[in-house]
Amino acid sequence: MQQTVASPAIDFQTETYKDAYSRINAIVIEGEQEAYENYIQLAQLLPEQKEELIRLSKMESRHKKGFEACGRNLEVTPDMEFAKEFFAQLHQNFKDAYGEGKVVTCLLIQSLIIECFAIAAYNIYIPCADPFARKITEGVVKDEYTHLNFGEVWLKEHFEASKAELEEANRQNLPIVWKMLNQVEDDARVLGMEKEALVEDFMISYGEALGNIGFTSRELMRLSAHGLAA
Ligand code: Y39
Ligand code: FE
Ligand code: FE
Ligand code: FE
Repeated sequence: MQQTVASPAIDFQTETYKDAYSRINAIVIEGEQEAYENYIQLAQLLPEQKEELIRLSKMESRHKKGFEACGRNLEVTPDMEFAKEFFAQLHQNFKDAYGEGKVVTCLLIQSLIIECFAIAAYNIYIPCADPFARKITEGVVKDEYTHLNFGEVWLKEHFEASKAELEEANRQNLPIVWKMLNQVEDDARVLGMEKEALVEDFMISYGEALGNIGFTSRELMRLSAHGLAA
């Protein structure tokens, strides 16, 4: 949002840049892999939307391939162990919800929280990315809006019945996002991405999504505050 001015030239070949990239690139690759799995599981929970969800899962696996190519292009080896650890809590919460058949929680985690996180990160990354990664990321971020929209539409249609579970899932999972952001703040800055900008873009997308599915602005404030409190 706020990075409309081209950033000063970044040297994509320094050890500092490549070291930070080995973690951020891994996070994105792992995130896309988990998103792929999550949409396949959502397809099991929502048989009526199965075809569409399988289509979304395939988009996620294409994204993963794209970002793997970005790492190879910079001759960076992604630190996948770091990335698995990074996603572990959200991943576990998704798995637990899936095990209990809690489709609303699964949708909140993947289609709202993770998609909004991706949208914020990719939009902030694009202006400061190397030319190869920029092209790839521009294509990917368009798809992420489609994924967010899927969650919004379903949750809007089932709003009254989902409200309580959404509140609970928000309270459990939003604080995890802030922890994740704190963990990558330094690496993100090396790539030209400021944490403040990431938080702002995330909250704009997430708040808009919650508004679209039916929460009032007063409720939005409360949901956002719950995230911060825990
Ligand atoms: O739906 C998706 O494709 C999301 C899985 C991808 C996750 C992206 C996570 C981005 C976090 C990057 C943090 C960099 C500051
Ligand atoms: Fe897994
Ligand atoms: Fe994706
Ligand atoms: Fe996605």
